[in-house]
Amino acid sequence: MRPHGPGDLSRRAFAELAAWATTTLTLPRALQAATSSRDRYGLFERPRPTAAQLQWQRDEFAMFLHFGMNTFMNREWGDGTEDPRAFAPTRFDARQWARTARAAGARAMILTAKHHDGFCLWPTRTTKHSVASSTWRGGKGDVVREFVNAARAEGLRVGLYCSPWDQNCPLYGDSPRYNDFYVEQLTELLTRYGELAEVWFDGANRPTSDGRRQVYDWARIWGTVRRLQPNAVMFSDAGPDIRWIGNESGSAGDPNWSTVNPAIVTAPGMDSPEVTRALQHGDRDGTVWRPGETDVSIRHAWYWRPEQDTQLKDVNRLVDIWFASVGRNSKLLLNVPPNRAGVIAAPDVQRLREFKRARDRLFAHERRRVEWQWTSGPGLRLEGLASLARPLTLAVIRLGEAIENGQQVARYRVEGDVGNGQWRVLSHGETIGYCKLDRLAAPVTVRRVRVIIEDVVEAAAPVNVRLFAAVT
Ligand code: FUL
Repeated sequence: MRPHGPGDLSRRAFAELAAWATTTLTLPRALQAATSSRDRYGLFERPRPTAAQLQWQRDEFAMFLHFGMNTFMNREWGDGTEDPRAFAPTRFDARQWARTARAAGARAMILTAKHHDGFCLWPTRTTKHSVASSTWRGGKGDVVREFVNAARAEGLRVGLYCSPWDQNCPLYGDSPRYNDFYVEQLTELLTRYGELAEVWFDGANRPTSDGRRQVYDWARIWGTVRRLQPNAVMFSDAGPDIRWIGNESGSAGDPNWSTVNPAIVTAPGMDSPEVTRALQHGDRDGTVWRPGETDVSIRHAWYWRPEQDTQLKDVNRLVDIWFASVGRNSKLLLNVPPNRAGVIAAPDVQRLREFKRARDRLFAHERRRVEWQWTSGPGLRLEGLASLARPLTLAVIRLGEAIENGQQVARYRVEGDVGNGQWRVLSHGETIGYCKLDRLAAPVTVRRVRVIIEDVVEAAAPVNVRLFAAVT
């Protein structure tokens, strides 16, 4: 455990500020080093999450909603030439989205307020290319407003995606002027709709047809969000608060550190094997807390298309995704795109129901009131032992670190006493973080369980262990 003493708070506040700033500004070297130097107790100062990052992670599961002009054009990427009148949902019902998300166990929802085609789902002052030019609700509608109201009515936190790449805006590629335009759009979203939990920046970015390249002013963009929504986390490849996990197939890296080296991915849209590795795995020695979010679609693509109503991921695939995201110290952002009517289609609602039921079954039989005795062995090794009152046919082990103190575990194994004092390795891994889910290939009946922490970054501390019996 880290010591606390006078000066701790201010040092921490400084570390957070510096951690955020290193992504946007070039700090003097001496300041950068301060986030990872030894503190005055001689221990390393490990990065730790902010309150907003902690809340984000504890949500575990959020729903992503890709909805907009593409829904009506049957496209993934519009080019900005679409007629706003094409946006014409017939039974728009954001409350149905929110009810569906809540029933599926999601705790937050994120909507594409603007995608690469530049069509705005709110009546913006910045462009005519918005819902205000459509016939929906007589041009008086506001999808973002209905979305946030519905989410809040269902107790869900909200996030917005506003694509930096905008193929409709004539200023795009004229860097300073487009940055002004984009910041103005963001400002509308950040000031009109109450508290946001997450602001989502994707990394897609192409030059204009006549070859102009937009240079984004990320320091200004992120600074605007921090100023207007200080409790929101910002997502992008480069954070600054939450990083992309590096693929769209629903799989976090293993190991997965919530700490990163901010010098590797410095802006959204970078692409190299080193960048992908950094996004997937984070960095054991990273100086900045930037956990990974796993975004994946329930369908083949991000937007609804009629021909995909029969091609949803099956429930086993979704459960695998759960283990590979939430179960690997990440958070799942599952995309469920509303259809042209403006509701989540029946096959998606049904699949979400099956997914929730499958998770409920997997985690229905927890062995409670298990007492763990922790002892430390040679070096950094720490061992937790639990003797069970009755044998347990174990199927899933959930491990968790107290991440408010940072992430420490770098290698562990779990063993079970399968009878006659015979210990068998049940699972092993490197990182644990907020949540590590180990699903056994086949259930094993055990009388005792032990967790051996074989390597830690800095200081070993007991982890939380939860044992789930097989479904019979
Ligand atoms: C990407 C976009 O290009 C895709 O269309 C989708 O929105 C995905 C989540 O982010 O950058």
